[in-house]
Amino acid sequence: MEPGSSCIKDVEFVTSVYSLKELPAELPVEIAFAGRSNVGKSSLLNAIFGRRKYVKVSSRPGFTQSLNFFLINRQAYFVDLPGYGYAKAPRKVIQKWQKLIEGYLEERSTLKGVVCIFDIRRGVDELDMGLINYLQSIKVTPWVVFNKADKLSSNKIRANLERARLLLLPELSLPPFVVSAKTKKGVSQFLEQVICPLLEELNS
Ligand SMILES: Nc1nc2c(ncn2[C@@H]2O[C@H](COP(=O)(O)OP(=O)(O)O)[C@@H](O)[C@H]2O)c(=O)[nH]1
Ligand SMILES: [Mg+2]
Repeated sequence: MEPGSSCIKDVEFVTSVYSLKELPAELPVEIAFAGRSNVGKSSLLNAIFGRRKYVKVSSRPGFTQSLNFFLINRQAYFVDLPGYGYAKAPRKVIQKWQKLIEGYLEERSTLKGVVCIFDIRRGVDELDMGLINYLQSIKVTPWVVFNKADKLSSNKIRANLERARLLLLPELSLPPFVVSAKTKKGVSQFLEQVICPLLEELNS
């Protein structure tokens, strides 16, 4: 996918937020991105933005605790949420994240949904299901995107997707997407089906 070929024409980093009182004023559309650390959330955001290095891709997971706000087409926000599931993060740090993220998700009235990014090789585990169930309990739409499809054969992808579907299907409004942030495969389908309709609504 070429830069600018999608409905995302303009991207501007706005701010990193470390506490709820720093949240920027709401815009009519906001979409958040969540995932376990190292799942490729930053890489996928870069693929969506059509840029190589807009969001920092880490070779080693760090304990970033901020919500990062990107202004899209000068009229919507994409929010990069802190990665979850660090085995080594101190309990204090985890509690602080949880307060920040839950406070944000529960208060943000213009939030259209959360893109939940999982690794197709691992499928979904209890922690991931906890995220989906939590979002549904607070009436926020989860969209599931399995990343790193380039790492598996199509047979293996089908098998893992089938297994994940059994867990997820009763819960989801849209079937899961399978993408590779590396090869960009599947990214434009996800944009066309989830992201672009929300952005285009703003101009109609
Ligand atoms: N093979 C492959 N590697 C990926 C893909 N997406 C991300 N990665 C790699 O996975 C690592 C973590 O990526 P990053 O975007 O920083 O993950 P984040 O911690 O979720 O933001 C990096 O080494 C990326 O290059 C993908 O689709 N395929
Ligand atoms: Mg990242």
